[in-house]
Amino acid sequence: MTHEWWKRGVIYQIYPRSFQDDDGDGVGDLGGILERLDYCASLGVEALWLSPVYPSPMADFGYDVSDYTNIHPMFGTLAQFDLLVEEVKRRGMKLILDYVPNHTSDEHPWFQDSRSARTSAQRDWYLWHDPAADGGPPNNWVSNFGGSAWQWDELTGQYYYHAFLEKQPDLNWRHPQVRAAMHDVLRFWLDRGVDGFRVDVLWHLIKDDQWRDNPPNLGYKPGDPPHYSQVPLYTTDRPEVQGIVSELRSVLDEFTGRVLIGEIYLPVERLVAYYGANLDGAHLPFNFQLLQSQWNARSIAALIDQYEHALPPGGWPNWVLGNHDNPRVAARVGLPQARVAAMLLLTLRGTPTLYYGDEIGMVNVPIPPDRIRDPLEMNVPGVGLGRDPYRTPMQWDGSPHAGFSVVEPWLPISDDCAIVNVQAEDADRESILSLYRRLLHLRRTHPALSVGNYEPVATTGDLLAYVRRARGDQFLVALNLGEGPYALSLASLGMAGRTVLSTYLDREDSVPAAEISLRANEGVIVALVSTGRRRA
Ligand code: TEU
Repeated sequence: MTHEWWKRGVIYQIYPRSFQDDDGDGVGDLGGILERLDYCASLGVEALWLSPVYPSPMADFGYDVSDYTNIHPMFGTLAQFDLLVEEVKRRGMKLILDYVPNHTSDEHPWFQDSRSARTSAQRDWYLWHDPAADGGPPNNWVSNFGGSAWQWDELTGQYYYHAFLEKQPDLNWRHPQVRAAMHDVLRFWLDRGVDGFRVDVLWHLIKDDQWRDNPPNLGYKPGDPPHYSQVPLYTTDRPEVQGIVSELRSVLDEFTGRVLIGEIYLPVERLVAYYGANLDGAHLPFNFQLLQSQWNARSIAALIDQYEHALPPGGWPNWVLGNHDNPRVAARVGLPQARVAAMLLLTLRGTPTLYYGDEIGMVNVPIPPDRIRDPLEMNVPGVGLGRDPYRTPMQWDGSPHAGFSVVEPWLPISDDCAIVNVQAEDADRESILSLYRRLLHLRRTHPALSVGNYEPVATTGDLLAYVRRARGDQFLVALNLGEGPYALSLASLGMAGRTVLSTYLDREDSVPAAEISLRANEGVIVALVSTGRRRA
């Protein structure tokens, strides 16, 4: 059986502002990514996903697009982008772009026209509404970035809706011309050889056409993100969004071998709807459960189980351990468990997404007040919502700016960069980078670990275990999420096997064992030689 590349391989997320600065302005760029392609290829990842590189005023660091079919001069040129596509392919990898359909920048020509007059040609491309009877906003909808989601526009005397910043007005996806224009954006990049898209806030695209108030969220606590104050009943995950998703999918299906990935923060039972009623939706609705779960064996075993059961027949799973909106995994679970998390990510059934820097154990970097850049931190200060700490420059070596730039970068570099960097970790056989390399290699050479069957193993306490099988190749993955040792009897599971990889990188058995003593925070991959549990 052959599997599509996006089922087999690992997706590596690059935050272009922070990967490599080639032109010496302290901000990463396409030239920098080109310089570091050999590194990406050496990891053995299948695809690179770039966060937005389009022209943008950068109010939300590129998630406020002012031209969908060009490259921001700060990042480079279209010609350089074409070269990037070519060079990525030459190394046997794929390229995935970020697609931001929910909102544009207020500096996009479409919005400039829309706000110019009530009678303008593109007026209805955005969500305009008269004030409420008291002159205030039309309803109670709040922005994810704080305050009302409605912005008063003096010139034409109406409010417009923005789920994020007021500089990010939401597009009206009910408008056929908006859909057509945005479909053409996809075709523009697909024609240039892009292999797929990660679609920003896919579950947001359609809002209630009766503009009903959202109910309050009674569980809201101070310090939670602002939009948690409401249940987003009328602003997100509306039934009509499914039609929009399948139209996007149809555009991708005009081409061969492309992938549609949806950014969707929803509970699992709602998330899986985005595969589409007939698997005609997103190929991979991002599964963010590992970002949100308590880090213990029982919670994780339960969420894997729940997810595996919720998937529609034929729906392919995926797992995300980090991204540019969430605290670094090494900071969330600690360095020893970050190694266990790496083994988990790369051995679960489904496509893994790996966030740049997690492979070297980068942590959240404290940001001094005068260096804060994230608009979320500026709007809702002091409660720890700011995302700058997990967007800091990649640490390549121990030189003054970590090999990222020749000047002071746009965000500070971590204090740990003399030790936590690619060069130092490549020289250390027991580093987390060495672990990632070994895991990625093992995964590529054994289809059981990528596309194989998944069978949970019943365990208790701090142990999480499962078996992956394909064509007689079979592995037990046993992860100790605890601080104490764990004696694992393979014999009692009807198994025997040889440890081929430990998160400690210091053991490899030559003969099969019936017993494995896991140390604190140790994960192992065991090549099974026989099993009493084999299914027919
Ligand atoms: O994020 C969507 C999203 O849900 C965020 O609001 C997230 O909850 C927030 O960053 C707190 O973690 C996407 C992008 O990934 C994010 O970077 C953008 O700021 C946002 O959309 C608006 O485009």
